[in-house]
Amino acid sequence: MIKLLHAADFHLDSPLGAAGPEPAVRRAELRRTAERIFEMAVKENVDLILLAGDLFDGTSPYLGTVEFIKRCIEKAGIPVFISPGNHDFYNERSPYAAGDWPKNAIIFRDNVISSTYVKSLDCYVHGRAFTGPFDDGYPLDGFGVVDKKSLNIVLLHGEVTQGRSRYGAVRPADIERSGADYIALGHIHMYSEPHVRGGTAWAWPGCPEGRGFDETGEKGVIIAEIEKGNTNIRFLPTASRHYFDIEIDAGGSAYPLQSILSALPDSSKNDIFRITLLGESGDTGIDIEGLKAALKDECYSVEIYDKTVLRKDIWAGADEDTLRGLFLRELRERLRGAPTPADEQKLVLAARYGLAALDGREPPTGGLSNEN
Ligand SMILES: [Mn+2]
Repeated sequence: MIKLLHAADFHLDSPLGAAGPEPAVRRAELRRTAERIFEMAVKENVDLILLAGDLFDGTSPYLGTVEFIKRCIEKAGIPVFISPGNHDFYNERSPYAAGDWPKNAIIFRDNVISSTYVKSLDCYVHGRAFTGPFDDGYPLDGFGVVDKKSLNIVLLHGEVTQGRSRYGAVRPADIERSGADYIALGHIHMYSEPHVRGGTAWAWPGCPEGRGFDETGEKGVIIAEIEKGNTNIRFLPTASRHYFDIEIDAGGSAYPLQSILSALPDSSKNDIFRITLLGESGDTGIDIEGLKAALKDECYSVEIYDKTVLRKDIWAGADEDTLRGLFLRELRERLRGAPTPADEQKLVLAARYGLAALDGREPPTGGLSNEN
C-alpha cells in the first residue's frame, strides 16, 4: 500500500481583490497554506505528493514564490510530482523549465503522457503537462498501463466529460481502459467524492484555499491510501480562511441579527461573508450598519445586501383615507408597473423613507445597497 497527498489548484500569486484582506496579505496567506500542506504531508508520513496543476496562477509567478515552493519541496524530502495546468502551463520560459528544482521534484514537461517508476514503492506515476492555455485533445486517449502488477497512478489537469473540452477532456471510457489504480486530477476547484470505474478510482481535491465568493466553503487536499483493487480517500481541510455567500430570511425584522448568527459556522472569526437578506423586513427597512457593527467580532469581514420587501401589513394601510393611504396607494400602483427589480427596490425604498417622514421617524439606513 502507498499513501499519498494529492493537491491541486493553489493558484499562487493570483491577483485577488475580492472581499477580505488586502491582495498582498491574502497572497502571503496562500503561500503559507502551501507550506503547511507540505508540512502536513510529512506529518501524515505520505510516500508521494502529487500536484495536479495550476500551482501558480500564471506562467510568470514572482521569483520569490517559485523559490519558496522549491524550498518547501526540498524540505519535505519526499517525491513531489507536478503536472502543469492551463494556468501554469509548461513552455521553455516557464519557471518549470529552470534546472534548479530540488532533486525530489519530478515535473512532467511533455504534452503526452510519460512515466516514472518509483522503485522503493513499486509504483509508476504517469503524467503530462498543459503546454498552452487550452488543450482540446484527450489526454488519456490510447493510454494503458503496461505493468499491471505494480501500482499505477496518473497525474493530470483536466475535466472528466463525455464530450469535448478546452481543458483536457478525460472520457470515462478512457479511464476504464487505462488500467490505472488512481487518477489524481486537478482543475475543478471543489472537492469531488471519489469515483470508481472499472478498477480505477479518480478524484479532485479542489483548491486548498478559496479566493472569493465563487470558491466558498471548506477547501483542502486529499490523502489517498492505494493498494491493488482498493483506494481509500480522505479529505483534509487546509484553508486558513473561508468565503461564505449566504442568503437569510429577515423574517419581517429590521435587525435579523439572531437569524444571521445562527446561520454562521461555528468558528467564523477568520472568515469572509456575503449575506443577502431576503423575505420581508420591517417598515424601517434593514439596519445594515447596525448589523455590520454587531457582526464585527464574529467574522473577518461581512458585506450585507438588503433584498427584502416591506412587510405586507404596511401596505394594508394603503386603503386608509389618509395622506399615508394616498401615498401607499400611489407607490403600490407604481410598484405593480415597475419594469425591473431595481425599480421595485427603489419604490420599496421610497415607501420606507416616505413612511418614516409621515411618522416623524428617522429615515432608514442602508440605502440602495442592492445596486452592486
Ligand atoms: Mn485549471
